[in-house]
Amino acid sequence: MSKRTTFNPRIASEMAVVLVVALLLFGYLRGQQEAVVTTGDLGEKVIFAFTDPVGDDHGPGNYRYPTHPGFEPHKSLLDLLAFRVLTAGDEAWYELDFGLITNPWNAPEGFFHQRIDIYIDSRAGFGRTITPQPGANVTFAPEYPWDIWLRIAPWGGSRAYYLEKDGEQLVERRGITVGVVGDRTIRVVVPRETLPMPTEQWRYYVLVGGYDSFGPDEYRVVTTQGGEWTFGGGTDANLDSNIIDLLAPKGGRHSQAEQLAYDPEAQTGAVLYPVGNVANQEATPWLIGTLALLVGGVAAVYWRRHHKAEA
Ligand SMILES: [Ca+2]
Ligand SMILES: [Ca+2]
Repeated sequence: MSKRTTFNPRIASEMAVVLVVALLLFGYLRGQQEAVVTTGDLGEKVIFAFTDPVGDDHGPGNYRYPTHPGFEPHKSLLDLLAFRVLTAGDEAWYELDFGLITNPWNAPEGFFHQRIDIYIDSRAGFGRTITPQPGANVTFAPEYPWDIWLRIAPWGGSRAYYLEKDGEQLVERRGITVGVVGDRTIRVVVPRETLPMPTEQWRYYVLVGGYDSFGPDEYRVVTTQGGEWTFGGGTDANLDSNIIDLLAPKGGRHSQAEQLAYDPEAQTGAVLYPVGNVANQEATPWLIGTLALLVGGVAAVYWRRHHKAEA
């Protein structure tokens, strides 16, 4: 038999099947991560969506709500269930679903309890790894510094900030509005003139704490004992974050419990990791592994067949 490689229809068709399966898998996993769909009457397009576990409104694991009746039912109020980023015409919408939204003191935005920070890494490798003001009591992963800050609070406390090119000036950008849509969703509306429109490359840190007009950066603090107006289950040493729910994967090394962990002996506090276009999140390593196995398998089959044919 000739040493030249001859066209074998059987091997070719097998390779074609394997390639199609690999491409379908790739497409499926990309779709899972980015969830780009079109919904609604205004041509809204979901740029990013991520769900958060139910019932993890307890910080690193043990935080308890304040005991004052204004916080009834002492659960769900700060339980983030989902986060979505949409474009709708010339606006970007940042939506957060909660277990329950109440407004016991009638704040004009329609919610009272939530103090939310959305830190965005929109420009890779550029930005800051600390908060602008003490309050949340966290730091950010050095590989994903943030450069946009959406500060959400009731009573007119919501603001948008953009870190200028020099990396020094954090400039307030006017024009955002915040309100409740449906029963359980807070929507932040950011016009195109205010901030750049979101892309699929962006990464998000979404922090949920309790609102307190007297707290640091209006965060309600967490203490060891807790009380009528403070959360309990933390530490008085101020190493614990004031985050009650964090947008994070359910398990793994970047779970909420892992990220919000603090160590009084080592004097280390919470270091946060974003969601979004992040290489180390679930799908990607699995995808690369699967593709490598498939390509390796095809090569092995081809080599064996080819050498058998030569023998
Ligand atoms: Ca949650
Ligand atoms: Ca969470």
